[in-house]
Amino acid sequence: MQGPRPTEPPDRPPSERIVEALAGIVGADRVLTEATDRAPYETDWRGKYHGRCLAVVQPGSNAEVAKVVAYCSRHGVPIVPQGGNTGLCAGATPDDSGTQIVLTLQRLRQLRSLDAEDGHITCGAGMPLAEAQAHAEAAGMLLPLSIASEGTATIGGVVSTNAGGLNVLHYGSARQLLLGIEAVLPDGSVVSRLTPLRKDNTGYDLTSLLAGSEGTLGIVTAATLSLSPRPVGYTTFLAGLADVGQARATLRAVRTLTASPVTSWELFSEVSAELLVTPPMATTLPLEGPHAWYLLGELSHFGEPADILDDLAEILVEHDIEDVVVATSAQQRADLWAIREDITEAERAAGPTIKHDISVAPSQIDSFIETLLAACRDLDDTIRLNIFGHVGDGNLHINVLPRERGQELPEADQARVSTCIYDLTRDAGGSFSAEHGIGQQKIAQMARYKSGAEIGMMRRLKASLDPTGIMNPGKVLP
Ligand code: 2HG
Ligand code: ZN
Repeated sequence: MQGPRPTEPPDRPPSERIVEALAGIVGADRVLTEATDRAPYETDWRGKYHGRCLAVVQPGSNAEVAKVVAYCSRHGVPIVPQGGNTGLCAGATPDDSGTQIVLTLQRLRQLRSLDAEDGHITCGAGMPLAEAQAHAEAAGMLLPLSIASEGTATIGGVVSTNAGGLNVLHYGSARQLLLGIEAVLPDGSVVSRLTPLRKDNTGYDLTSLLAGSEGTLGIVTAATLSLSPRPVGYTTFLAGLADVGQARATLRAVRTLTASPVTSWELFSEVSAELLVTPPMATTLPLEGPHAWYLLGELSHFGEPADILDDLAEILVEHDIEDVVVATSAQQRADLWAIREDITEAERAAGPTIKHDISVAPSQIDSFIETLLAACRDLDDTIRLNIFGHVGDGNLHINVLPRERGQELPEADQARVSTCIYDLTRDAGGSFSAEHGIGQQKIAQMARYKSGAEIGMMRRLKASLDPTGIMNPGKVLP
């Protein structure tokens, strides 16, 4: 597990000199040093991690990012890159030393190019994902990456964290959609390969390496993402289930029903439903009864919209699924999606929780959940599990809440459940972080569940690209 140690950073100038030098690069009004100006950048979206940085630096171009990084590299100033600050593992939150700078990419939000014929879009790192989706839509195309936080999450952030989301089942995660990248490396040099090529087999895959590296190997300043044809229609439904096995079995059957791909297969539990219907969300679920589980499924149609409703209903009934609502308008489709996308907000409103973001082979999902619930049964009096997620691709969010709103989560129970979830995931050959990354939150799990050989290789890569360890220290690597 040993890898090379970072070399000694150069002598660091006093803080005022650093601030002055950074102001000389980006302009004095783009270096925020007042506590109130820094505050939004120093806390993660969940409000769980709090840091204190020396300054927030807001470069306006790739060239300014490169100059800031070159300066920090020469003078040993650690950098925490930040996009929309919507990450769930605190990968963009500084530590509390007051020595790090937060470098926000938010001003790099230009559309650099869009080609509907070859199917690609190139955007600055700071462009919100929803804005990139809107550009694709205006050109008659689809940027298929879709996450609940897309209004705020940025292109640089989703690429750096290899975000997943609601359509991974068919389109893949950010890394699979990424064709080219522009990044500033820890020495201030710029790697610019904003290529739209779908085939480029010329040695190490640097684009994929930077994706998901969470700013520890460099700062993504722009990205070229693959666009898909826009569906001409969707079949979207919400159904109540008695058990998770029904979600698995129906996915298999529905996939053979039509050439239209199943693009989403999302599950949520009665606990998610309870959070959703409780104020402040106060959502109304458009089904008759309460159910143990809920399934939101979607097929995307590309040719003539196939009339599959009767066949779909037959499959669901064959699997004892009778309480179903199918969207009959774009508005109803949006309403069904809002239910699924509001779960995280509903959970946040209920108070602090412990999040887990695991994946196993989709065929093992139901046995995994059954084993987990049995293993935690004796904690039923103190905790409840908000289980939901992307059941079609095997990714579940298993979030631990106190049994009653406002109660403290007993620490010992918390720790026991987390270990239980992660150990069962490992035993099932799964991953302890499916789509949210590592950040600073999952460092302990990296040490426990990732192989020594893999950590060793990651450390050697890190040391060769960032020998003084200035790029997002304390993140990803144990
Ligand atoms: C989702 O699937 C996100 O909605 C957030 O990945 C998951 O809040 C969570 O734990
Ligand atoms: Zn998710």
